[in-house]
Amino acid sequence: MRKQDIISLASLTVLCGACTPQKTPPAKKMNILYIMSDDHSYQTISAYDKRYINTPNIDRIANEGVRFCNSFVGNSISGPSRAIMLTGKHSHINGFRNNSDVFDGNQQTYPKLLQKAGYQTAVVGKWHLTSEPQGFDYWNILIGQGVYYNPTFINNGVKEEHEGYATNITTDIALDWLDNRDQNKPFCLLLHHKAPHRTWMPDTTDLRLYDDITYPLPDNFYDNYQGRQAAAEQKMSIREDDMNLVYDLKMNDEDIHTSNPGLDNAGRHQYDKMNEAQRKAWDDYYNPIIADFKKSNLKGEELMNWKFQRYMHDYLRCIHSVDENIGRVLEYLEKNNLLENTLIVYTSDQGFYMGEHGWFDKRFMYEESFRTPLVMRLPGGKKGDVNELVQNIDYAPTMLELAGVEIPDDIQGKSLLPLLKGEKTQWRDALYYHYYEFPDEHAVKRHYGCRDNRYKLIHFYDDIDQWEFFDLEKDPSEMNNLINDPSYKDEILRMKDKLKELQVQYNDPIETKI
Ligand code: SGN
Ligand code: CA
Repeated sequence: MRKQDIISLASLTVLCGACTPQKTPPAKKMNILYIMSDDHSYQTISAYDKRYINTPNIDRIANEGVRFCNSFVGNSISGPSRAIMLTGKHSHINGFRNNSDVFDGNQQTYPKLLQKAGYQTAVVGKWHLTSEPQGFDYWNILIGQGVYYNPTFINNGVKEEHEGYATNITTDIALDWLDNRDQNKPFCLLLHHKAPHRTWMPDTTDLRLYDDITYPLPDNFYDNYQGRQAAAEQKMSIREDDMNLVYDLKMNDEDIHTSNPGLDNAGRHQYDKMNEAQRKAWDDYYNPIIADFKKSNLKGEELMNWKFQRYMHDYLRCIHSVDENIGRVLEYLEKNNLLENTLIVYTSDQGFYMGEHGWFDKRFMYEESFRTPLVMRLPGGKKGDVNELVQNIDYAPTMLELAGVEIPDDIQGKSLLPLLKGEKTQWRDALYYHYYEFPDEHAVKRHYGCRDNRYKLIHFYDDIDQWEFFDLEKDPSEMNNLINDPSYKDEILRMKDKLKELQVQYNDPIETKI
């Protein structure tokens, strides 16, 4: 058992340094506000990367707290990532490997343990674990992936229709809950946005944002996947029909449908859900783009570049709305004097490709999707960058330690609290990853692997048997698979040993396949 100290406000604020022990107020538990978006790439948060968008509110959390520069997930896809976050355990242990699984809600989760310790717990927005949430005093969740316009929520078991844009509504519900909570108890609120998940539908108020900006294509947009079979065989390419003109890029037009027979307009249900005013705003914006697109008859690289620009515009508009709504939440906390006793977290369920390797989507253990943004603001805690290798298995133990709850032995992650407080601590030197969703949408092969501060080893298995090895210092974009390069022989052997060691440590019984 790792006995944890109770982290009280008193121990974290400078003010109390002057207090005599008798005058120290009774320990008051820190509140937790965990905000998570769906598919938000670190490339599109200005605290991480200034090339694409300004996100002042997410940046504020980073600037007044900590920016994790090496933050990763254990399985880069929504449901599995959420299950890892709740349990502090890798997918093979918590049992939720693929989006089609059903989460065993009877198992131990950190909200359950916080609830037992006297916290009020709530989850609002995307849930995506199929079984009903357990361990929450209040839950008000989207159905499955949810929709952007006029979404239906399930409020503690009861369906409720809402009019408006999902990111605003999710925030409204969360603020409403905060406002009506029991003020005598600490809270743990999980605020989960649907945005910016495919099909990247912006709020009507944001449709014209960034219209005059042309985004540079990533250097490896035209990657030929040489030496990387699994990368060559995926179906998540902007360059191919995987990114669909009608469905993804909103070119909803008879002629375009007819000339692209493979493209059905499955996104139509989201359009059909709009009210008259929303649809008018939508048509007013997209119809002229459709007309221009038809006139210009783009082909080859011109067409690929056009698709990339359309994708970026819609995706970034969704991010703008997420950031504005985080601003609303921060303003609420400030007005209600909650900034000084609340841990604020912003993260995503995984990273995302913004055209790197020619892709959208996630799933691969390559950097853009293995990483996830993570910023945390702990009152009285460290300000600045944390460079340790952290992973979403670490969130549950962090929340437990912060709340003064014992971290159960079976949790696989490590509490980030010492890092948040700027304390010196023994840390891990490598991360483990395992992705399972094949065969499925986007055709990303099953794989597992490990990464340390410099190298990455991946094994794609199941219907193929391919190893990849990258020197991230020399090749940060992971274009050169060095698995057969004799000059890396020793490093490859060392990383294979590391991988075995992690598979034993995390009890992932796959070593027979190595
Ligand atoms: C949907 C998307 C996919 C996406 C998965 C998983 N297709 O199926 O593009 O990879 O979700 O995303 S869509 O046509 O329904 O938009 S996840 O973030 O929920 O795991
Ligand atoms: Ca996701």
